Amino acid sequence: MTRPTRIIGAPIDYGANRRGVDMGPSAIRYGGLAAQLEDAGAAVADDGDVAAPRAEERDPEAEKPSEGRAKFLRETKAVCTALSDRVAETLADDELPLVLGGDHSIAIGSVTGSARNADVGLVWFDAHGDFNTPTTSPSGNVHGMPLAALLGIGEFAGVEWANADGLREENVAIVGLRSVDEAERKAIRQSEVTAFTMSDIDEEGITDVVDEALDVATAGTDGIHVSLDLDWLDPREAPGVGTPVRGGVNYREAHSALETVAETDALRSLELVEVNPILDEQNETASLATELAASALGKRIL
Ligand code: 4U7
Ligand code: MN
Ligand code: MN
Ligand code: MN
Repeated sequence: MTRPTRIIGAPIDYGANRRGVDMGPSAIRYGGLAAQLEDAGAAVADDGDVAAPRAEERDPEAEKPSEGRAKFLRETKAVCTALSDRVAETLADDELPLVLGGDHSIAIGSVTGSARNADVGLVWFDAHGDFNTPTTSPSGNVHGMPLAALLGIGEFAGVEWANADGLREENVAIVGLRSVDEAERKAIRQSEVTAFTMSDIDEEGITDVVDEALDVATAGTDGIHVSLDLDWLDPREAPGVGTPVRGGVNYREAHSALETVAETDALRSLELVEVNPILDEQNETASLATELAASALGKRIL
């Protein structure tokens, strides 16, 4: 039996450079999420969205240099703190939190919540490293920083709201890298994080790579959080994302990866991020996200 699943939306785009991912939660729900999850055998409850100030209400001061090179960090903190509490409460009720983004900065909320009272592993499906800090970031966009924030790297050291208590670098695996900034490359290499590039997937195949990633994330932990940035897929499969990068995984590889996640029986929390309905074609990226969530929760053909 699949654990009862609670949907939590985090409709923000402060962390991204292009507007539109704040509509991700609506698009994913509209794309048939509840029906997909029921197909996977899960009882589903929708908790609605965490409160997020609309763009028009954002403080223009926040983008000024005084904020450093982490745009809207104050707003991101407010949303992530609320999200973190919701995720922790959901787990305390023995339900599986399914978080809908929103840009990838919301992972700071999901993962801190999931790792609050437990040792968790993390599998991060993404084209990007998301390992920048305010000083290394070429853009100042927080969606390029969540892994560094969670692991307390650089200026994020000791930033309590952003660091994940029960997460150790040794239990983090990034899968699908193909766009990594110079400073990120250094930081990832210096860390204990395990990173698989698209070339690793070319050479070993998706099954072996995901098996290895899951070994990393499950070793000595109570369960895993899976963070799925839809730009992990090739833009041909998933055009509706803010920062597409050619050369990603295809439809079958993506399903295979999440089916492998389901097989470990270690899934503790899940998130789907970076869906941008404005750039999407007929909501196909959003519906793909719903299908992949169903695979992660154990949907099977036979
Ligand atoms: B996503 C970038 F410079 N590295 O930091 C940055 F290339 O959550 C992109 O993975 C970040 O979509 C992409 O701005 C963040 C850039
Ligand atoms: Mn990302
Ligand atoms: Mn990405
Ligand atoms: Mn390495």
